[in-house]
Amino acid sequence: MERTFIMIKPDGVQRNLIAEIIKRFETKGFTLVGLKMMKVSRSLAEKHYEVHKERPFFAGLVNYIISAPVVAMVWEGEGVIASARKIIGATKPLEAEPGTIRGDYAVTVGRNLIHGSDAPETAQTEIRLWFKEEELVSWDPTLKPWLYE
Ligand code: D4T
Repeated sequence: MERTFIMIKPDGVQRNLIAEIIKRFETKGFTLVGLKMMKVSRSLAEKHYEVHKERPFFAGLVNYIISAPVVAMVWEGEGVIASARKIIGATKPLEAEPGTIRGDYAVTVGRNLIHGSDAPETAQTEIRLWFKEEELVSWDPTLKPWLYE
């Protein structure tokens, strides 16, 4: 089973969208295997967004991520990495389809509510960066036969 790293960013927390966002992954049929609320250190934010460190928006992005708590999660399921990206919607919320999280609740790229890993390699790296092995819970949902053939 695939796993992906999902983070509700500070605006999602401040705007009381935690439950709404979690609900979308839960009702889709994915399994929550890691969950924690945390204030992000500058060094963790910089590491997470390392690929963007030369971009003009990097400093603002890091300051935004450390400005209030986030909710860090790991979700599991078949095809969860690509599917979560679809549930989240396009990076620029005005380009995100209605029905996606960003399409329904966000307006600007600098306050786009949520992060989701974009590929298997980044998912693995990000899960390792944000969670200790013992913080992840492997469990067997009783609904599984009703979700998978
Ligand atoms: P994240 O990584 O937050 O899930 O966003 P995406 O995967 O959808 O998009 P990304 O990596 O291209 O951008 C990372 C992060 O930077 C912010 N950003 C991006 C920004 O503030 N201004 C910009 O012009 C871009 C491209 C938003 C998401």
